[in-house]
Amino acid sequence: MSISRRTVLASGLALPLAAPLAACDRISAEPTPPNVPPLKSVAPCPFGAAIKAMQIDDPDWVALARANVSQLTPEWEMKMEYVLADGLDRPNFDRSDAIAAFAQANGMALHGHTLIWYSQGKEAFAGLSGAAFDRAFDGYIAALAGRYRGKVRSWDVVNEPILDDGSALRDCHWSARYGHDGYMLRAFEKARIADPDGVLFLNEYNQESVPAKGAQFLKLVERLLKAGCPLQGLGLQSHLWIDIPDGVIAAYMREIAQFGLPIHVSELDCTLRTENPLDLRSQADRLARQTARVTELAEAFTALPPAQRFAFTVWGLRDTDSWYRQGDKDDGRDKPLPFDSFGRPNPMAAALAEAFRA
Ligand code: 9MR
Repeated sequence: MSISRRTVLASGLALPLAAPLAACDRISAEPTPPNVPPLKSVAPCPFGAAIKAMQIDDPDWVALARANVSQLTPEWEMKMEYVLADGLDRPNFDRSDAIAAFAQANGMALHGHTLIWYSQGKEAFAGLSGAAFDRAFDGYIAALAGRYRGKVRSWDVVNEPILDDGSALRDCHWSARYGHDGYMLRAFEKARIADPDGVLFLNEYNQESVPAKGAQFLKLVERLLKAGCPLQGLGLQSHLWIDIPDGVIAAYMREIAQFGLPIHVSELDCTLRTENPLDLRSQADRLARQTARVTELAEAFTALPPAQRFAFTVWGLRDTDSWYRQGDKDDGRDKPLPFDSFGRPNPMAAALAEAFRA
């Protein structure tokens, strides 16, 4: 892709859409939605979705989640950008508490996201150095992971440590103090102490779709394990797009499975947008390609040994819930998620159900 996925993921910039897609989900010419069983009833593991606290007050979202979902990941209100918005001394846990209470009340598991991320905490940690920095780093993990001990099943301890082209690890305020592997080792150790029972994950995007990045991730996992890191699970975000070549995702799943660790497909969505201004493919063609990519991922996941199928999470339920469909980024047409804006199954939901049952 000529605009890097990093740019898209980090900045929230929409992929430029040159050719209008044929239909949006509010147009009556939309084909009849497929009949799809509740996804949690066919998934070979907990079926998860991202949640924002405001969705708890949306009865349509709640009904869709209750029917389909058995696990939740806070989409942003458990991140430093929310928790530390008022500074290190005044952490905000109100919304993550509300999400945890909702999960518990509805018998859903909770996956914590995310303790340490290169893109977060720069402002809150600015001006700290030496022992003060260490106290804040360790204290943050102890406070957040400790607060939800026994309430979360698992944590993304470190998120997105690798550069988009896979050439190296990212430089960030954490690596500047502890070194590239060092900040991860420290984060995992502190998380282990704060929550001895939560399954601790390293989470990354494009490892299943960009071979150089996947290779860098595998090397990193090997190093961390060798260094005695209490890393227990591997998070494949799976922000897919329609032109990922055939076979790449399945081949990577076979490679990463060799560690024998639990695997979490942690943030699945698949945008229909492309960057080519001359791309005149129809909506139907794009949806067929999306189905192929999602099917490949879900089949490869389903083929894992049962103990490695930790969870399968979509990064939102309805298209309009997606980060691709917010504010300026919204083209009104993308269908990156399993349900349309009315909560009716999209082809993606049918593809998931089919692949899980295969
Ligand atoms: O979908 C999330 C969006 O609502 C947030 O504004 C953004 C920044 O916190 O993060 C988005 O989720 C990202 C996730 O936390 C990590 N992987 C990439 C996801 C999509 O950008």
